[in-house]
Amino acid sequence: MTISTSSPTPATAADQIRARAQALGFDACRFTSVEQAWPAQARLAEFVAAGRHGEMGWMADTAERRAHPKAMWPGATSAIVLGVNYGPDADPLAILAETDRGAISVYAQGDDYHELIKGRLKQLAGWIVGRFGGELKVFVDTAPLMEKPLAEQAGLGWQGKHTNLVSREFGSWLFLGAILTELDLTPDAASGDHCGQCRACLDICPTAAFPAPYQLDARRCISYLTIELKGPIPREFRPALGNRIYGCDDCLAVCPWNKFAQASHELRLQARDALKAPVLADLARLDDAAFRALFARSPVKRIGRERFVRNVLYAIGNSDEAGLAAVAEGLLGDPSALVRGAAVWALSRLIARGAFEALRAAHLPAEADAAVREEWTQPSPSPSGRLKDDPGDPDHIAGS
Ligand code: B12
Ligand code: SF4
Ligand code: SF4
Repeated sequence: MTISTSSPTPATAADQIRARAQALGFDACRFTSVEQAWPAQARLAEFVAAGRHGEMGWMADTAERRAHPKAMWPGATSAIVLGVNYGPDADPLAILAETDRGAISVYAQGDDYHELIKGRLKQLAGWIVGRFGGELKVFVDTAPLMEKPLAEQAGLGWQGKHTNLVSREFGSWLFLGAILTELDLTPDAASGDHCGQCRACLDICPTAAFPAPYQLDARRCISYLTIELKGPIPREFRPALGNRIYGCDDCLAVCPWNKFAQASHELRLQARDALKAPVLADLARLDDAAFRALFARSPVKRIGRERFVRNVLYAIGNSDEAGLAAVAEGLLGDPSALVRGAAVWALSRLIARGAFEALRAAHLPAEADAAVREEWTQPSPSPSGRLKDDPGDPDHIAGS
């Protein structure tokens, strides 16, 4: 392919790229230089040194390259930072009251945004190279590039106290993507921090995952616990999960800047009916094939059936719906130890002590997995905060 490149000024190139990005369906497109040092580098180092990335070992492994766009690619001169609005069309927190149903976070109720954005970034990149030349690289989420500080520097918004990028126009609901390029593009101004005295996101967090404003300990975040963590979720966090079975939107949803947000116009990102308020009992019964069929093209597919059913069982354990005990009991013989262990925990929260002990007597002797054995021997208080004792149990204290 012969590439004929014109020599536009940095400003006209930026204007043309922005117009093209909008035509391709991006809701925001702004520019920043990557030549200067930034505070994100030291903050990432502190985050990793404190172990706040938990099991996301890839963050520590790539920390050096992730620390700055120039470390990622020394040839980069400018960044084109792009946003896609995924604003919900209803209150994302309303589902939390429906305890027999699962809450899937807004970002995962439609098609996988990575696919949508990557496709568009490549289209935009091809157009830029054809028009202006220069090498470039495209990023959405998975590469070692810190997208939020880049977006903040380009003025798409600011990193709020919940650490996500908040936009005056789209609130918390902006997916980010970036293109690093050799082109010298006129940078846009940063927007500055508009959190003020507000701390709504910090106060609502069910697991107290913010050690300080603007800092997240991922190990406590429900998004990390339900999506990234592979083993059993630590017992201390399980009650706080409520019915959140994939990700969490609480800190995003309470942000007052959402008052300016609009529902996404992207058909592919809109919530599928089946994922808006799925029935926990149905989800717990999914086998591998049914899981893959239900979550085809969805980000949820990534965690696989075992981790997903683990989450569903914790939600069942939090439901206070005795009728769901039979569903958990049906999974006590599941081939996955992760699922079996979560089923034991759910039962320990839903059934009376005597019934639990009878099940333990039937299942514990044949249980080979140490973690599942531990679940059998450490029953939990019920969601209403007390052990469900059988009437007549000598340990039972009425009204406790
Ligand atoms: C790792 C990761 C996670 C981890 C860790 C999250 C985190 N906050 O770092 C987990 C699994 C928990 C996660 C969860 C979510 N994620 Co995520 N995640 C990422 C990823 C891959 C890297 C983020 C990163 O670099 N973290 C490292 C730490 C050091 O960064 P940080 O917390 O932002 O730290 C900054 C601040 O703490 C600040 N800071 C620190 N100290 C101080 C002190 C002061 C005074 C100040 C002012 C600032 C400050 O500076 C640091 C550097 O900028 C990005 C994609 C990417 N490649 O960038 C997506 C990304 C951040 N995730 C995204 C989303 C949508 C989510 C969820 C909303 C999904 C959900 N609904 O469940 C939640 C939100 C949870 C939350 N409150 O952050 C979007 C966010 C879009 C946006 N508008 O910001 C991104 C950008 C993906 C994308 N391409 O769109 N995620
Ligand atoms: S996503 Fe949920 S758990 Fe994570 S920091 Fe926000 S409110 Fe807390
Ligand atoms: S909820 Fe308040 S403190 Fe949190 S990001 Fe939004 S404006 Fe900032």
